[in-house]
Amino acid sequence: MIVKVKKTAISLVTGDITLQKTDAIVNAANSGLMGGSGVDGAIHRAGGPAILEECKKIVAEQGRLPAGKAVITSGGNLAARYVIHTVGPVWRGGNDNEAEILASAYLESLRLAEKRNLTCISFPSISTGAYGYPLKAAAAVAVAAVVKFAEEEAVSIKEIVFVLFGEVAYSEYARALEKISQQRYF
Ligand code: AR6
Repeated sequence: MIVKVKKTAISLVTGDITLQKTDAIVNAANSGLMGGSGVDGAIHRAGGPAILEECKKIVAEQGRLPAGKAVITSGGNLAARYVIHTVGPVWRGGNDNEAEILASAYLESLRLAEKRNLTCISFPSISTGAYGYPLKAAAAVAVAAVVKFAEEEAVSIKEIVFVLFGEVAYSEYARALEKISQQRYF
């Protein structure tokens, strides 16, 4: 599924984000930036040790990465040139600023990509695995954040891809994207 918002194409695919050939892929990391399970583990395994070395340097220089923020490293052995590491919120029931922090994780990642003049970027479904954010609610926040960015801030970014791990996630993101396209006139 593809929706065009101004000059940016927002698309949904199913698959493994480590195989994406976009300029950057986004990692759903944790504040320590030392790797982990899920998409984080997959990215470090496929990208090799260079990514972890850069992450260690970043943490040594600026400390742990707060939720909602993002940093960038090279892509190591990946097809993508860069990995943007962001930290989503841990789901605590929905009254702990989870939606704002999740939207910020997407927006801060996109702003970093813009700073490097990148044209295409891939996102996983941040926070919906180990961090327990309900998929439907996360999809609505993720899609709204990306659409808002495309409408208001995108200059170099021409393509934003959500790489969903399975049909269930794909359907939720498709529903969210359809809903927002019907509500707005791009
Ligand atoms: N490609 C695309 N999506 C994937 C892949 C993949 N290769 N592997 C998993 N997913 P999670 P979180 C999906 O747990 O919830 C880590 O340990 C997965 O199905 O990776 O933000 C970090 O170090 C789910 O929909 O990230 C943190 O400690 C989505 O990616 C913590 O988990 C996110 O699941 C972050 O938790």
